[in-house]
Amino acid sequence: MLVNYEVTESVAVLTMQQAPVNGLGLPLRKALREMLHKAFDDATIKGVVLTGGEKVFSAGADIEEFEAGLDGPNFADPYLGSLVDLVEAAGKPVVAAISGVCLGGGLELVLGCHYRVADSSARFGLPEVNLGILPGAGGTQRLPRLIGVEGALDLIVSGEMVDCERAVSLGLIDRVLVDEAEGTAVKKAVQLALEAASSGHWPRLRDVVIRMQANELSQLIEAKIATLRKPLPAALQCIDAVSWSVTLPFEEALGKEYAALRELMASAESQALRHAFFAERRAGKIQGISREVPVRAVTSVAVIGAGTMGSGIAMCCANAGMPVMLLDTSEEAVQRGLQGLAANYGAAIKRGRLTTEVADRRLRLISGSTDFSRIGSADLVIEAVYEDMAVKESVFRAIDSFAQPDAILASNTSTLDLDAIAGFTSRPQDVVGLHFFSPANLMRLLEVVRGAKTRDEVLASAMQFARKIGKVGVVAGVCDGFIGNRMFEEYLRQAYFLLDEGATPLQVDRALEDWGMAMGPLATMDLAGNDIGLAIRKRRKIEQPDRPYSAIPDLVAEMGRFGQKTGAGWYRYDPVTRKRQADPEIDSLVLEYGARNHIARREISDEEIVARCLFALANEGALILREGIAQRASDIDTVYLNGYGFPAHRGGPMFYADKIGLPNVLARIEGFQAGYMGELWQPASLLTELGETGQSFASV
Ligand code: HSC
Repeated sequence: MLVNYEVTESVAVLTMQQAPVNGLGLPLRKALREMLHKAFDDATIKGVVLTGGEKVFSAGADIEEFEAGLDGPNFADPYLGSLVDLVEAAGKPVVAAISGVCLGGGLELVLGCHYRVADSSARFGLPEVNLGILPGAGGTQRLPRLIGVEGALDLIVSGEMVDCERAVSLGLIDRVLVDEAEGTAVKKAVQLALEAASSGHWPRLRDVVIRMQANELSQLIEAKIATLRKPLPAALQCIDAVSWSVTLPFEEALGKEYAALRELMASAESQALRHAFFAERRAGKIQGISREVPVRAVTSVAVIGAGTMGSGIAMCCANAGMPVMLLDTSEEAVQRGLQGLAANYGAAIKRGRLTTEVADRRLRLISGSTDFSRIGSADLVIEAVYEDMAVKESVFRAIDSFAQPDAILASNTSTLDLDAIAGFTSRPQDVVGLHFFSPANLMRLLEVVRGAKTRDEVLASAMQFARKIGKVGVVAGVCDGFIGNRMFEEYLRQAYFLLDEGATPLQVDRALEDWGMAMGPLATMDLAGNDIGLAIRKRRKIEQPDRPYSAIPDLVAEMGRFGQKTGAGWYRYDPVTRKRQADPEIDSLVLEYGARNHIARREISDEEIVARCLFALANEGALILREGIAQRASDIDTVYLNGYGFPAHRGGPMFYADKIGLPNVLARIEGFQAGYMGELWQPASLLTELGETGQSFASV
């Protein structure tokens, strides 16, 4: 039964029970309609309480149903909007009793109720904009009538969740339970329904008239638009829709909201954002390992290496409430690491992101030591030392001798062979890669690297640890650069060749940034350090002497222009604002290099820049997929969306290639073969096969 029906003191309590999150798919909507009618038609029932039980109210419309398109079950009768209308028009009071998340269509259902009671576990939000749509079941019209236009704009346009306390201050709920002694939210809601029934009056949000001067409304709208960096259609449509709550009659506005929802639903942005949502959740599932595999609990962590990366990892653990020990070989290094951590927390307090109390609590969880025998108490040991095999060897031999028998031993290596590292221990089955991205405390991505001998339970435990510290874990196999950096190298190589041929650094970065990348490739290298790029290329020259690179980035790095940290790289940086500025010195270096090497320069379009860089990503992604380094194409997308500033509304490099159509991508790559450095463009066999048969990466 999807909706449980129970009567308490002449009040019908309807409990949604559609696991896992009471997604309001067609079956649940039908069940709700049936039970609502049952309650309305029963003369002995005085009021109705609508709840989702004690864990979750509802996460909104069933996003899985969206894929069926505009004729799919989401729009079938009863449409969620008409269910909300049914609740609101009831001849008896309907009270929502809310615990846990109450999102999207779930909150819209609650707005149709006459009263709202919540307990302190409740979280509210209209995250539709994150899926490229707008609240389409009356949310854009009822929310401003409840909490005002400004508050509604904030909530709807940001898509953010607010906790119960904030919801009270916004005026979103009528009664809140902070104390268990008061009973459950349902009990309180039953009382409220009885009170309303006996008063014979219960308010309907549709009846509220918002009085606001036109200029006040336009000021609010302009201010909101000004906060959007690169507004997507959904955000702008949300703003428009909220304004209709002031300017249009309720029913007319609902009709427009519905039409806007359908239009957005079919948009490329929404499809990509929905893909990103499911890709992230799919990434958490490990192929070949059942959900039942026992996982090792990680309750304390030791991090070896107190540099920037190690300190950032220690912060991640402390932020998740885990005690963590930061180790290094010298007391000085340990102290530097601890001071860096404290400074980071201090900066977060200053920016208002953290209270002093919370920061202190987290800092108290972190201790420092030079005594490696102390890692014996940790469930997980993470090595984050210098990227050098000899250094890793000595660290892993030490870890092996001190770590407890059940400990998980992890390396943060980004380029070295994890299997070789595992071979330095007597227990390679307990070794896994945990490749954090810098700054580790902020970046969401964590590549969880499965070595040849990594045991299933160790991999599953590492993925659970990723979730525990709020990261998006993606399983990767062992290869140089794993998923993300291996692909990035191809992307970067194209960016550099484009300079050889005629583009300027600013043109390359702008083309990709205008397309949606958070930062262009050259600006990214200025942030990461051009010295690091140089070191990698030097290593490549030894390992693969025939692998061609443009020499321009070497010239830039050899000038000491390492990027932001030296105030200059591909660009000059303002010492105060850190704003980049194109540098004529670099432009002439690029020109001279072309002339010296007799490379004919030509006009390169932004479209070509984007295509070359992105198809280089997708082509390498295809190799990675075929080699089994990534489990699925959507995992590759998740890596790029969470670790490389790939725009969510483009869905990731593999999704983007699928959308363009693999036959078209293949044809384009074949075209590149005729151009500069054309011999480097070897379409991956998987891409060729899929392209020739008209299939997609998603089908693999
Ligand atoms: C919406 O409501 C539109 C409305 O305006 C209505 C418009 C009218 C009708 C529309 C016609 C088009 N649906 O994240 P987790 C699954 S739009 C289906 O791992 P957590 C999820 O896939 C919706 N499935 O857990 C996963 O499944 P798996 C607006 C959903 O505790 C499982 O639940 N709502 C789902 O970390 C657990 O999820 C949102 O955007 C959904 N709505 O987080 C909410 N929500 O186990 C999106 C979750 O098989 N959801 N699932 O992998 C979230 O933000 C998070 O999932 C939660 C839970 C915070 C709910």
